[in-house]
Amino acid sequence: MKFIRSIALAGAFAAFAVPAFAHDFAAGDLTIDHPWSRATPEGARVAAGYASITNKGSDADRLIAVRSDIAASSDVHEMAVDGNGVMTMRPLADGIEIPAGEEVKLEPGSFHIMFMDPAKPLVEGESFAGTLVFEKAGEVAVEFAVEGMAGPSGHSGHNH
Ligand SMILES: [Cu+2]
Repeated sequence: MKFIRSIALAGAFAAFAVPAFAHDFAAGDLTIDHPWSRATPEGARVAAGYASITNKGSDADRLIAVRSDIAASSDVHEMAVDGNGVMTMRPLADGIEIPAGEEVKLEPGSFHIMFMDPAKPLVEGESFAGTLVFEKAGEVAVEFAVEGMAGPSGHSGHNH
């Protein structure tokens, strides 16, 4: 329950923050809305990336890879609660499907991008460049806005 409340709070904060940070990117039938990341403490081993991806086309596409100069490597992850109520995450080898006519949200507690070994801490208010690689739409350059550290990290217990 605590987790659910945290998510609701994060949602409220995100909605409040949108006017200052709203930005979106398009490629073919895809729209990538508001790519964002969360500020990280000194020495963090990972950073997360989020965005809403809408597919206005009639064919499914797939987010298969992500690249950014801030990180040694990047993966596409899914977070879920396992049978014991523990939050776990796993890399998605096949990426994330973006079904035709649907919106897929990468957000805390769900699908996300994981930037491994970021070269320096991410600072709230700054942004960094990244490239989303889709099976059909190809490579899309985006800018991740770094938001505050407050709210659910979504990555406590992360052990990469
Ligand atoms: Cu992860």
